Amino acid sequence: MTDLRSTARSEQLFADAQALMPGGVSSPVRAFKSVGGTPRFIERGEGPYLVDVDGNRYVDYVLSFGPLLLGHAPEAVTAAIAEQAARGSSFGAPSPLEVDLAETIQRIYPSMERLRFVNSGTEGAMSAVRAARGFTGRNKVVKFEGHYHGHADLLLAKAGSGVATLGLPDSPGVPAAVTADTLVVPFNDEAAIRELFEREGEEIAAVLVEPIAGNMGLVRPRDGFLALLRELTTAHGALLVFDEVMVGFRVHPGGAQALTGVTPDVTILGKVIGGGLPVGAYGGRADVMRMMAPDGPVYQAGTLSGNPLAMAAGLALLREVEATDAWQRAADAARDTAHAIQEAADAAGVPVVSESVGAMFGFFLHDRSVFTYDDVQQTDRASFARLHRLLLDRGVYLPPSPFEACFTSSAHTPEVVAEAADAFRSAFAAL
Ligand code: HOZ
Repeated sequence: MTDLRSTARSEQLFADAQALMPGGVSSPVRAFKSVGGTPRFIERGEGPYLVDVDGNRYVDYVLSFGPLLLGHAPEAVTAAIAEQAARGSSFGAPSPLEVDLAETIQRIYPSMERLRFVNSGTEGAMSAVRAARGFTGRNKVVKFEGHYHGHADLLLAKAGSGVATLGLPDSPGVPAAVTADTLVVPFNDEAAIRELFEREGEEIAAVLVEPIAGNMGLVRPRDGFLALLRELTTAHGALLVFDEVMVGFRVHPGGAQALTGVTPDVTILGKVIGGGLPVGAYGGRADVMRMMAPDGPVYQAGTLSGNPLAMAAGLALLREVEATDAWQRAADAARDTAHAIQEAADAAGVPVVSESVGAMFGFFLHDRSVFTYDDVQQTDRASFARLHRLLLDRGVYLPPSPFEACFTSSAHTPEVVAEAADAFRSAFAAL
């Protein structure tokens, strides 16, 4: 187990940061509000580890919320970024890297017949909705409780991730009129979605779903739920949109659609296709994507979209994932970590349900499986907060919220997982 030293420098930086930025952070979950304690200010990442400014080292199960499938600073990705930086960092013009990356993504995600690069998952989601509305000529959009599709106004309704972490009501600053066409139903509730389509099916442009939810912890769809969404959307002329920002290339090398066999009309991808640099994409059926300017009338644009540094990093990462057993090693680490958590909790008599899906895992302090956002609210969040602090003290860095999923990389070797397993045993025993 890691022998942790002081956190004095993180504490000082956090105090300084709070005088400069809301909550002292650039994104709310990082402020550690729901788990308490001081956010660690990170000096560097090394393979499976984060190293903070006080020199403490942590096994990292956040991995920038997903993209770092090869761990921190892998040679292939850093070399690609450095080479591209020497050739220029932004052109505001097309580059061959975009064609290469689009081809690579399409090979892995054949349903993305046409795609467009944007700068984040948030942009991907708002653009996908615009495309769906433009294509169908309808306004209503369905989302699920606890699912998070970024912070675009119309999708901030019963959202997961930071909104759930902070227990916020639907956000002030979002006019009610903007979410008036956003219909929210419980995830995994067949009766509710059937009833909604019976009532309003002909007005629905799209159903947005995290096919395996990753922003309210890790929550699987019930058997047949995604197939039902496919059936209902097809029958009513609505589009099915998979938000694979968290699960893309993670739950399966071909994403959730390859894992589940359900093919959406449109897919949203996020940071993973930038190898950790800021990037996103949306894409799908050619007839839908032909609506987008300049082919069609639906406008969406961005100077940094298709940014060459992000394209180069994403290509390097995806090539490595395609050409090696990196995904499998990351998936083995996720499986073994989920088992280690379950064993440690069982040994300590703490009720836990822990599971992995491909190279992601999640656990809830709860005595039964979790299927809905209401179920997540019933889990023991106070104990999660204590556990989070105990694990930090023992050199393991988990997402600072029970409403986030956990991630592994090919750098999480069996030795690294064994190191974390020691910490889990000790932390659960101390809980
Ligand atoms: N919404 C992000 C993942 N679910 C967290 C963003 C962050 O704080 O970095």
